[in-house]
Amino acid sequence: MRLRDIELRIVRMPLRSPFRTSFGVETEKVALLVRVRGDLRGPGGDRVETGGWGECVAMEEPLYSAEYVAGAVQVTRDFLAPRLFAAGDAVTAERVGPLLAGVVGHRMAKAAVEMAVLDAELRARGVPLAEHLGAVRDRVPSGVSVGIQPSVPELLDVVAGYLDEGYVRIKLKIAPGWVLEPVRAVRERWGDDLLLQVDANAAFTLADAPLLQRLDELGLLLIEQPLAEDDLVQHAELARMLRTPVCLDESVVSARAAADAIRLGAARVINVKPGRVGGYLEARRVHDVAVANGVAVWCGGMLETGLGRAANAALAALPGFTLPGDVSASSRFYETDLTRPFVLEDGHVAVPTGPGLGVEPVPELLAEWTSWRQVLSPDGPVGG
Ligand code: SMG
Ligand code: MG
Repeated sequence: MRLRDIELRIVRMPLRSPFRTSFGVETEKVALLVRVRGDLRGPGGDRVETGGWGECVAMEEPLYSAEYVAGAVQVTRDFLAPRLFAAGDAVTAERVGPLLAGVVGHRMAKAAVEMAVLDAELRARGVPLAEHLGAVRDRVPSGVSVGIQPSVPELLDVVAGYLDEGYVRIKLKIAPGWVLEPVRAVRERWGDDLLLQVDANAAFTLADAPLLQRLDELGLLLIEQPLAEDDLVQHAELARMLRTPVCLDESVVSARAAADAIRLGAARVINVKPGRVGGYLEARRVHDVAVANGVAVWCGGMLETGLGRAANAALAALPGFTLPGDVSASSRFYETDLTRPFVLEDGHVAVPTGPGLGVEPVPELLAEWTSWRQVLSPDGPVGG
């Protein structure tokens, strides 16, 4: 397709409750949205207008990863958009990655642009994203990520609420000082059948191995990203010391990194987040590498609006996603979602069936929550 313009928007959405992890507290969702418009040649040779949406999962501050919203805006405007405009007619979702490969890193920004182009193409062709990616399910089991709570009794109340709603798997955020007591309390209250896992967001070092070994007796599905992002070798060493399978999140920034981690024995499970690996197409390659090596994958979450949530549900419907993902209902984070809400039905979220993402922002909500907007064109920024 040929891109006519790329609209960048920052939206700010209220969260229902603060979300505390080992690296900080989120009280508001701030997301960069990307809207592309352009045209492509239709089956009859005529030009067909199309448009698509992307969502960048970078957070407002560089705490989960090096990327952050303002940086994603800048790199998109100054380095990604000009490369796509310069490609003229030759822009396809498959080519976005190669066209942007000269820009080092900034995977979350690249992923958002690719997602928008992919959505635009699939809408023009009438193909749902799930079908395009190779999905084999029409709904996906839904897990929920539970933030660090002020006390164990409060944690038990929060978990009870999610289980009442029907979530099929609980993930507890852990951090130094919030490990054994909360996890043991949840295990004791709900017994061995509860699918339970923990996520440290890189908060520990190998010196904490004796503490983490004590989790072995709690029958966890996995421990997610215990050590630093760039610490594959030490993850492998830790994995040898634990019975609990080690799952990597932050460390897996590409299919190549996934292959390295598997080869080293640093990951028995992989959390696949499209933004973290540079897009849904690379996410599918991570899935393929994992499946080829007998490694389980599940779909992670970045508190996405309904746009990213729709795409994650599509990805999570691929055959190798054998563990419930952090693809929860919109109501996990939002009183009102930007799109039609994703709801929990019997512990599952339905995979959208419409063309492309199958959802779009509600115009009034988009207008209300947009705090900044800029349209980029082949001639440069328009307004601001
Ligand atoms: O979208 O359900 C969600 C959030 C899941 O815990 C979640 N994400 O490390 O996996 C992770 C975190 C990253 C975001 S924390 C603010
Ligand atoms: Mg994680």
